[in-house]
Amino acid sequence: PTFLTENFNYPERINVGRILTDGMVEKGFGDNVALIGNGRQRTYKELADWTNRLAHTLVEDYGVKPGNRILIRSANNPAMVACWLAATKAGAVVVNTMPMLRAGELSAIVDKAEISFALCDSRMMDEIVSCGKTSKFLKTIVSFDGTANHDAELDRIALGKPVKFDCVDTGRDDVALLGFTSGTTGDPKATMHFHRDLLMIADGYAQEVLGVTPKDVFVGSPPLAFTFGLGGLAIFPLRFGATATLLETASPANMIEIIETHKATICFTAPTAYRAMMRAMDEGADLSTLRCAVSAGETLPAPVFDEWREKTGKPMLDGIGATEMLHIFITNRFEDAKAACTGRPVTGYEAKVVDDNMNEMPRGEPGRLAVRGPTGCRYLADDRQAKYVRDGWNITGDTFVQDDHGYFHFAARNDDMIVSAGYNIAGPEVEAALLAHPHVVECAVVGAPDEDRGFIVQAHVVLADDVPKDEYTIKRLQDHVKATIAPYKYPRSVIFTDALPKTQTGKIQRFQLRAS
Ligand code: 3SK
Repeated sequence: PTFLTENFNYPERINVGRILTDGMVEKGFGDNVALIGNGRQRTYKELADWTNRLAHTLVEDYGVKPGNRILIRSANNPAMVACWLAATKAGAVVVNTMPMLRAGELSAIVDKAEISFALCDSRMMDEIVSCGKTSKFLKTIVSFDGTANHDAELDRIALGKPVKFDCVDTGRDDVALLGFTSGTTGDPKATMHFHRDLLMIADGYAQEVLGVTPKDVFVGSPPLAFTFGLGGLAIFPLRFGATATLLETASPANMIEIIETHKATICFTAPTAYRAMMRAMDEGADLSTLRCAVSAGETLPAPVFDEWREKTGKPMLDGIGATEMLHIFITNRFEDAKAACTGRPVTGYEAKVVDDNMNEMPRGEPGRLAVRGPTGCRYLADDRQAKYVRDGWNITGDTFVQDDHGYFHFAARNDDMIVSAGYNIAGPEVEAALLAHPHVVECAVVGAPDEDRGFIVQAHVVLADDVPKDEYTIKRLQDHVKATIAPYKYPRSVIFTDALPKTQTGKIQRFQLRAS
C-alpha cells in the first residue's frame, strides 16, 4: 500500500498513537510483528491492546488529561514504546528522556516543561525520585516494567483494563511531543512537534528515501529519547507495518547479532558504529540482509562511505537532521549517493546556503545552511527561537556548500571552521583524512589558539590497539594528511586519547576539546 498523503494533507483530527497501533490492525497488519526486545516479540494486535490498557490506566487511575506533559524515562525497549504510544493515545504531550540523565539534568527538563507526571522503568527510579524530591512541578512518578513482565505499578493496574480505548480526539496541529536537545550547555531547549509532524517524517523521508515496506526489520543505536531514534526505531517501522528491534544497550556487536538473527534490513546508527561493524565483517559477520544503512548524528567521513560501498556493494545513506526539525531533512538517495555529500532535501523541504544577512551564497561557496519545511522549529518558551528561525528559514548552525547540481556538502558545524594563518579549514575534512589511516579508530579536529597563526589545527586521536603513542606515529599521521588533502590543513598538534567526549546522543563534544 502507499501511505504518502498528497501534500501531507492529513485529516484535521488525528491521533498518531492510534494510527500507529489500532490503525495498523485495521489496515490488516494485526499479525505482523511490531516490536522485538528483551526476549519477546509483540504483534501489532498485541501492541494495540497493550497500549489501550495503558491508556485506560493513565486516564482513569492517574487522571491524565489531554495536553498534560508526561516524562518517560527508559532505555530503548518495547515497554518504552508502549508507554509513549499510550500517553499519546490519551492526548498527552510526551517528553522522552535518556536513561543516562542524572537528577540535575532531569530537573532542568521538568522545570522547563513544567512536568508533573513521569513514567519510569522500575530499574532506574533513583534519579527521577531524587529529582521529584526537590521539584516544584513533579508530583507523581509511576514505575513500569521495562522487561515487560508486568511486574510494576503501571503494568499491574493495566492488566485489569479493557483492550479497547477511545483515543483522545486530538487535532493534527496539537502538540504530541517535546523534543529536548541534549543540552550540552546545561540549558536545555525543547521543540514542540505536532501529531502531523510525526507522520510527515515517515511519509516523507522513510517512504520516499528508504522505501520502507512491511517486510523491513529495523535495528539501530540512537535512543528513542532522541528524535533520530524515535523516528528510525519506532515511527518508521510502525507506520509501514514493519518490525522494530530494540536494544537497551546497543553496541556494534549486538547490532550485528540482531542483523544476523532477525535478518534486519535497515540500520540507523552513527559512522563510528559502522566502522566497527565493518571490522566485524572482516571477521566473518554476515550483514548481507541489510539493504539500507542510514548514517546521521555526525557527518559521514568519505572513507567510511567508500569502505561500506566496497564491502557491501551498496551506498550508506548519509543524512542531516536536527531535533528542531524532528528528523532528517537533507539526505543522499540510493540512486545517486556520493562520498562527502549529504545529498538533496527530502520531499517537502527546501534548503539553501546563505551569508549572515540571509543572502544566498553563490554555488560552490560555503555559508550557513538554511532549511524550511513541514516540521520546522517551534521552541517551547525560548527567545532562541528568533535566532534559529529567520524569515521562515531554520538556521541549523551548520556550514554547507551547494554544488552546481544542487547537492549539499557538509563543511563543518559553524563552530568547527578553523581559521589558521588566514586559511579557512573545515575540521571534518581533516578528520576524514585521518580516518582513512588504518591506525586511527576515531578522531576529532579542533582549532587550538596559537600566537603566530591565530589558531592551529589540532587532532585528538583514538589509536587502534598496539599502535605506539609516539612522535613517529604523529609524523606518520601528519604526512598522511598532507598526502591526502591540501598540505596546509595538516594537524600541527596531535593528541592521543583513549576516548572522545560525546553527548548522550553520540555526537562528539568538540567544545570540550577546545576548552582542554
Ligand atoms: O543529527 C541530529 O541531530 C538528528 C536529530 C534528529 C533527527 C535526526 C538527526 C540525524
